Order: sequence, then C-alpha cells, then structure tokens
Amino acid sequence: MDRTEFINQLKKLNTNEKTTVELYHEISSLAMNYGLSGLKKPAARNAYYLSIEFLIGRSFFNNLLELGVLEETRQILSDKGIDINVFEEIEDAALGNGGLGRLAACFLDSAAGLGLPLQGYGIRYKYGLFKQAVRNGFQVELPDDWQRFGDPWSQRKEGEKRTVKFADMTVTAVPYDMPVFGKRVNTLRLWQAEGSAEAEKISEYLYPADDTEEGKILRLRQEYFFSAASVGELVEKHLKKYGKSFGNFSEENAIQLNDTHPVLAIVELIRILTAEYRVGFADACEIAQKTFSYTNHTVLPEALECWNAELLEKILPEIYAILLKLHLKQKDELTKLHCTQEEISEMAIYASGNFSMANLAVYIVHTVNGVAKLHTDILKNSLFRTAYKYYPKKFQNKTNGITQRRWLMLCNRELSELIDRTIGKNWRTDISALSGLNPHIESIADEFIRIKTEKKRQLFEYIAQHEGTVIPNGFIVYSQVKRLHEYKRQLMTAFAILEIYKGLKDGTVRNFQPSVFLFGAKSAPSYKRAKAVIKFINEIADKINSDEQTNGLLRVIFVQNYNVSYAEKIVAGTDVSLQVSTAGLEASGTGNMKFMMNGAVTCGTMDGANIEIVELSGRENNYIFGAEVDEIERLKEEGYNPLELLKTNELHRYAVSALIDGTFTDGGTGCFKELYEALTVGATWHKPDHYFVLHDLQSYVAALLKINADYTQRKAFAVKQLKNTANSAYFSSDRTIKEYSDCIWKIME
Ligand code: 26Q
Repeated sequence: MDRTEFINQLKKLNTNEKTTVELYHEISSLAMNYGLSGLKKPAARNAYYLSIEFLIGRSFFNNLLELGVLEETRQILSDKGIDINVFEEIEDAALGNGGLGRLAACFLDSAAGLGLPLQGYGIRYKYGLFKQAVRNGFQVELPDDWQRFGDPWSQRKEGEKRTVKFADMTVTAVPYDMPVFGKRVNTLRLWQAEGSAEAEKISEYLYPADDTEEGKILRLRQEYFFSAASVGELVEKHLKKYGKSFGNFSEENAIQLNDTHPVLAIVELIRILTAEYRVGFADACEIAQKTFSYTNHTVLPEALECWNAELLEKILPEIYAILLKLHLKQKDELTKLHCTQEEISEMAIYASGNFSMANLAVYIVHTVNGVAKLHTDILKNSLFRTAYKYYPKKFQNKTNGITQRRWLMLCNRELSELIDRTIGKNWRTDISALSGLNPHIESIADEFIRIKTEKKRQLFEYIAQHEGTVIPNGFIVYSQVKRLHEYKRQLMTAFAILEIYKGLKDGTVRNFQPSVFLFGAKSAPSYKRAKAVIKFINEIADKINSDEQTNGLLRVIFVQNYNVSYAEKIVAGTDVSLQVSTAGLEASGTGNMKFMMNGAVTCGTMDGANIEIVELSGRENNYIFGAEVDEIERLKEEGYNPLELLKTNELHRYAVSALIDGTFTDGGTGCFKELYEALTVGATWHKPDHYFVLHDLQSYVAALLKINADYTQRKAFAVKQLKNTANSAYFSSDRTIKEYSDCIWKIME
C-alpha cells in the first residue's frame, strides 16, 4: 500500500456508528499496512538495544507523524466530523518507569528516522508501570492494563518462538514485533513469557517488588528471560547464514546493554558458544567483548545490581558456572597487570557471595559510556576509576538526547509552525538547522509569548479535566515532573514553596507574579519516603490552594498518573523547568532537554546534562543555584550539619517544622516524622540530610524569586526562553544516536 492508497482508504472509511476504539483499530491497521509495505531493508550489520524498559507512550499520533500522514488524517477525520484528539483516550504503553525507558524509546525513534538499523529487544509486560491515583493525598497504585483497547501496533510472531531454560522450568518466549517507522522501518521485539502459569508470571509485571526472595528470583528470571531469548535468536540467525563459524559474529551484531539489567546476555552468549558450538572459552569471551557495549545510567550505590551466588546457582546453574570462570579469568588478568589487591577487589566481578553486574559489564564490553559529560567524568574518576586506570580507552561519553518528533513537532505544533515560518522547514529533517532561530529571536518573541500562553491554556484545560482543579490564565508555570526520588529533591521544592507562601502572607515577598507549581511523579510502591513526599506536597497544595488571601498568586498542583502523554502537555506549557537534583547524582536527565526545546528556562543545579544545557543556551538565560559537585564532596569530607542551618534560618525552620508541628497531617502514618528525622538526625544507613536539601534551599528560593521578578519583563524573559529552544538541537537524540552509531556500533544507513 502506498501513501495515496492509504489516504484513499482513509477517505473511504465508514465512520458512522463506530466507537472510538473501533475506529482506532481500523485506522491503526491501515497505517500498519501502509507503514510495513516499504523501507524494510535488511542491513549488513545491525545494532540491538537490549532494555528492560521501553517507555513508548502513545503510538497512534506518533506513528501517523512518522509516516507523514498525521495532518491529512486529522483533516480527513475532521471532514467526517471526528476530532482526532478523541484517540487520546487510548492508553499509553507504559512499559517503563522513567528516563532509562524513555531514552530507549527516543533512541529507536531516532535510529529509524536516520535510517540506521537499530532493533530493540525487551519484555512485553502484561501490566506496565502502575496507574497512579491520589486518594486523600496518598499515592494509590492500580494495575495498568495497557492492552485494554487491544494492541494494533504489535504483531505476534508465532513462528519465531524460542525456549528459555531455567533449572526448574522451561519457558516459551513469544515475540511481539512493534514497527518503528522512519526513513527505514526497524523493529522493537518484545518477548512474552508463556507455557505455564508460572512462566507467564515472568512477563506479567514491570518491576515486581523485590524485597522478598521470591521477588528477587522473579526479577532474575525476567532479566535472563529476555537476554537469553534475544541472544539465542541472534546466534541462530548467524548460524543459518554462516554455519558454525562465529569469528565474524561481532561484525554482524553490535549489542548495546541499557544499564546492567540485560548483562546476563553476555554470559548467555558465552554459554551458547562454548556449550553448544564448542567454541573455546577464551575465544567466546573475545567474541562477547567485540559484540557488547554497556551504558551506565546511575551512580547511586543502591541501584547497582548484584546477584547473589546461591540464587544464581539455584536458578541458572550453567550461567553461574560461567560467571565463576569469568571471575577467575578476570583475577588472573588483573594480577598479570600488577593491580593491587585493593584494585582487584574494586573491579571484582565476584565478591562476598555476590556477582556485580556493573563490574562484569565493565570487564567484558569494548565500550562503557556515561550519559552526560559530568556523569562520564564521575564514572572515570569515581565509580569505575580503577577500571578507567587500566582500560582508559573503553570509556566514552554519549550525552543523552530526546526525539524532537514527539517532543516538539507532536507536542507543540504551534511552536513548530512558528519555527517553520521563521527559518523554513529544513529543521524538521535536519535538527541542527534549529540554531538558525538565533538571529530572529527578538522579532518572534511576541508571537512566542502568544504561543506559550495558548499552550498553557491547553495544559490548564487538561488539568481541569483530569484533576478537577482550575488554574487561572496568566500564571507562570514552574514544573517538576520526574520519578519521585530523594536525590531529585521534590521535597526541596515543597519547602521552597512553603517559604514563598510564608513570604506572601507576611509581606516579605512582594510584587510576586501569579505562579503555579506543577508536580508529576510516581513513587516506587515500596519507597516509603518518596510516598511521604507525595502526601506532603498534596497537603501543601490543599492548604495553599484554599487560602483566599494568596491563591490569586500561588497554586500547587500534583497531577495524578504522570506519564508520557501528560508529559507532552506539560513540557509545552511550562515556563520554568525545575531540575534540582543534588549535584553528582542525576546521571543526565532528559526531561530537562524536553523543556528546553519547548522554550522553558531551567532552574537547576550544576548536575547531569543541566551543565551542557546552560553551556549551550547561555548561563544568563537560565537560573543555576546550589552546591556543585566539588562542594558536595568537600561537605561530605569536612562534615555537614543541617541542624546549624535550621538554627540560624528561621524560614527553613518554618518549612521543615511543618512536617511535625501539626500544620499538616500524614494521616497518622508517622511518615512525616520519618522525613523530618531523615533530615535532622539521619538513619542507620545515612547521615542527616544526605541529599543536602537544606544546604541548597536558600539559594533555590532566591532563584525562584529572581525568575519571578524577571518574568515581569515578559519580552526579555521570552528571549531567554527562545534562546533555549534555538540552542536545543544538540539534545536531539538524532545527534546522540549518530554518535553511538559512529563511535560504538559502526552501523551505516
Ligand atoms: C536496580 C537494581 C534492582 C532493581 C532495579 C534497579 C533499577 C531500575 C531502574 C535501577 C535503575 C533504574 C532506572 C534508572 C534510570 O531511569 N536512570 C535514568 O536514566 C536516564 C537516561 O539515561 C537519565 O537521564 C537519568 O538521569 C537517570 O536517572
């Protein structure tokens, strides 16, 4: 089917008396026929992106856009009296929980867009990340049955099933293929576990709770399940093409490990080659080395995966045996390199009963990369410093990016059209052309303001529908949307809001422009403190929004069930992007890039990609505050006492005391007191305020107020916002993918 035929069939489509879901299926199926009919050419060398998460979001609009038929579809449907936005009721595919999963989705989009052969491999969870409701201020988790309306974008490939063996069970891995449309059609292959009720559990939930032994086993099974199915398939394909000669395996296949979750793929490749095809162990390791590369996404110690040896031996005995051999091989090699005992234990694959997936990855792969300049420096100088000393050439930086197709063209048509009018449409196919906006910023600032106002109006309308809260027009929008985690410091924003609120009440904050603070965040179900922060924010929101003395100036909204589709509205309708992690802890951030591209200024710390954002758009066009990495290091060494700050700063005392002085209620759970103690006395596993919330609070409030004051010069502020858009091309995942492709995978169009 060609484009004309797609359009003709769409025009002929009888829409009378059909439900939205029926129409959704018919149009999606037409688009699938059209999309799959072209451009699927085999590549000599493919790259494969193995990821336990793919946070795709809604496919309908994006696929129509990628196929170049979105606008015509909109028009044809409108002629039939149907508003294309009705399809917004179709669920997102939330097979991921945050940045790492969304990055995987952006990468697939960019590779297809550039015509590069990158295929994704992951898990087809029956339930994606839970749906979040807020009841009485608390997060409530509901199952996310994302296939409720069917899944017209996937094709089950019955003939390409595989078997994955565990010591105690054999599981069938059934592939479901989702096409990724662009200059070429790539495939995201998601494996579904079948064969028995036990087997099905493997692909039932994203992130099963792993605070029990049973949960840990399930998680291990998930990781091995999709790693083994994917690697097994690649080996089989190779075998069909070349017989049992695997010397050229890495010439055909480049496998990128998205964090450590798929690291067992390395061991599985070595297992298959040695056990099934009699390749020698050393040769198999060399093939693995040439094939795999690894991206690290976090330096938080608690997120670095380790697998208990006994558990591995019980569930995956052959894998365990190979891991032990790898451990001995590593020890041997490191000894030959004259590493000290201390150095050996720092890099060890195996230590005190556990296998470290990160150390295994770093030891085997040919390339390790971080996801922003600062993050890569931290990998080199801190987390993997010893490995860097011995294998410096392994380390590379690949600063993250986002796809401008979803995150600008799709979510902000109005701004995209302003860009078209100003510099032509070239930027739509070559994002680097976006910098052509720079000389025109002054002249388009007024129009930009009108567009931002309209995007805010649309956002407020959506919020009114979904949260039942009305935000008056004209408010400045400050947004902090991301997973809820202590290091991201949503709590610091909550305190800052309380301080501003107090200032408004007692008259110390004057000439304040009406502002709304938007939060969107899901907390891991078992993460008590994160859940307490959600409740705290909601308590603050209730109090502030109902205070008639100030609610014409200040509002707080916590949106429920923040997801990709919500993000699309929020990034377009935001003035100020809040990116306030403790310096050194946010590997990159990608939300920061989405906001920048849509013309928001960043209010943030010198962390992750914020550093590169302000480097490119100008520090004067953003609001940077707080301790930098070296200061945090110094504070850790010399000692940091948040109680001192509480003693001397009355505003901080006011904000922090609100946790315990009866201003707010935690519903009798004690969770606010626990937060209070984490800040003031610490816990068995950490010192007081170990994310330096109180340390950065004062400069944070000052930055927020400075922004507020600057906003009164609306046009000058719009210029700052546009400087961000105009210089955001670097943060396109097209650029990132090109770098992976040129420097790591060596694949070609
Ligand atoms: C670890 C151990 C056991 C169970 C689960 C995990 C686990 C799960 C998810 C560890 C990490 C994650 C997710 C990490 C993540 O999303 N990281 C984000 O990656 C983005 C893309 O590179 C960065 O922009 C963010 O800075 C980073 O936080």
